[in-house]
Amino acid sequence: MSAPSPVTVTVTGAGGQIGYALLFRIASGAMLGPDTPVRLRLLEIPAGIRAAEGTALELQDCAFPALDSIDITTDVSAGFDGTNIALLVGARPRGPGMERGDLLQANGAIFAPQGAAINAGAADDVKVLVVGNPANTNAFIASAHAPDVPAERFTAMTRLDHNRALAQLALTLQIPVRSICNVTIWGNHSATQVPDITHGIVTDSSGVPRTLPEALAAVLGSPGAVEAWLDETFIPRVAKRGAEIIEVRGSSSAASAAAAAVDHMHDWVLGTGASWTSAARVSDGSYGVDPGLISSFPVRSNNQAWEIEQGLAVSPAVQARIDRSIRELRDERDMVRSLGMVR
Ligand code: NAX
Repeated sequence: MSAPSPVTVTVTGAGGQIGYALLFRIASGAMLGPDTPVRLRLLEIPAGIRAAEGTALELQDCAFPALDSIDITTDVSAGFDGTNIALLVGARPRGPGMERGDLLQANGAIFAPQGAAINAGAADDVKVLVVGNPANTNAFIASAHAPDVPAERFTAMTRLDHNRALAQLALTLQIPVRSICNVTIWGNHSATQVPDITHGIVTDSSGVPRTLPEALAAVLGSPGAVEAWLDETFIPRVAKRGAEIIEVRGSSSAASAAAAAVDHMHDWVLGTGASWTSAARVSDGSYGVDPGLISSFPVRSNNQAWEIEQGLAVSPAVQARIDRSIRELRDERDMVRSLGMVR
């Protein structure tokens, strides 16, 4: 059997803290498998280039068998030339006194040219994951500047929110994360995101499945107690976990964000297996989400394409939360349109 061809992986913001946690996992084979050779392309701005160079020295010192080469550049076109996988991590954080419009505009100035460079030079099978915030709308901007790349190939990361939801459920039920499946994050990667356990399944050690609401009711006492726990504890805890990490750790999530980016790309390329997961991809109108918005959905990857899980019943309470998150995405879309960043 012949060895797999090398895959070119571009990481922007490679000198930052997520970059530092992410690059070693990609190079070790955690994302694409240990037998797939990886050509790393690190794209940074001048202020971050020394940090990226330092990370590259350490990557060399790991002597990872799957790592073919490392290139470092500040040139956007060179950064995406021939890229198969683009992880867009570098973004402009919200500065003091910055309004939402200023933030969207500053990020538009990053993601519009990156989308155009992907359109011009990336490989035909390019897959894009936007991690840098505001991730959904940054992905929307990049996709709008890449008219020749199918819109389904621009995704935004809600896998960290998904993993946080699984972790909170596992802690509450005192079972391993692997026993839980079919949990969903809907909407925007923001405080309006909607963690939804309605269709979740828990499988005990003897292989017997139960619904997540039933399993939670057994631990929390009643279906009413589950509703209260979801509203008052679970949903806010997952949605505000980023702020909790900053408060406790003193800086924002890095290793968990990198692990989620690896999970997202791993499942996109190699398939999701038995359960669905969550990813933000362009809406086709499913579940009442405006076509064209990049929203988180329950998704499975088949043949290297994220497909939205269809036909799930959505309760009025969950639908109301989804509608609120979609209104926020719509506002962001309208704002980037009014600022002239997309048509
Ligand atoms: P850091 O500030 O540590 O690193 C960002 C890096 O990006 C810096 O080295 C900077 O020089 C570089 N950069 C800035 N503009 C660039 C450009 N135009 N081209 C290439 N590189 C550029 O931030 P870090 O903690 O790594 O976070 C990166 C982004 O991830 C932030 O926007 C953050 O908000 C976002 N996150 C998204 C998450 C998600 O679930 N979607 C969770 C984690 C994280 O908060």
